[in-house]
Amino acid sequence: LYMSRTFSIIKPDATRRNLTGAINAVIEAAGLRIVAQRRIKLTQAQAETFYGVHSERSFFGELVAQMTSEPVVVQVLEADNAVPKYREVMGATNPENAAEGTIRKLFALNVGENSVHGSDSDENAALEIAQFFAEEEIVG
Ligand code: DAT
Ligand code: MG
Repeated sequence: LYMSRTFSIIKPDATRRNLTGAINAVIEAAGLRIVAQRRIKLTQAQAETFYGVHSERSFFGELVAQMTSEPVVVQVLEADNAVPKYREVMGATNPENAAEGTIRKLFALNVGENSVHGSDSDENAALEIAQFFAEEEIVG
């Protein structure tokens, strides 16, 4: 099997409610391995860079405010087909549309406070991982 990586963030709405362990349990039960993890407070600049692709969207200001409001947990996850696997485990962006058993169905509050981020392509996963982790911090 070809092991690949994705980038995950446990968002402020989840860390605030003490859900880091509960979310990690869902991640690990799905067969994704947490190979790097750090709890940080995102700066305004980090959040704006990270979500730069959404800078023209109406919700951008709200998104950046939300992502910098409380600590987050940044993670690298490893699995066979890690990117699509984690997207499936996360569930739909809007928790109203998320499938049973997904992280967002279980824990998300609304479309903005949806508990987790996961990369949407292998290319973006590599860019996002490099924004937060040095290669020597990732221990597979
Ligand atoms: P995803 O996080 O599922 O990849 P996305 O990349 O389209 O979703 O959007 C990034 C984040 O922006 C999303 O997790 C929450 C926020 N967001 C997206 N659509 C939104 C909306 N209609 N209203 C408020 N926040 C939204
Ligand atoms: Mg996205």
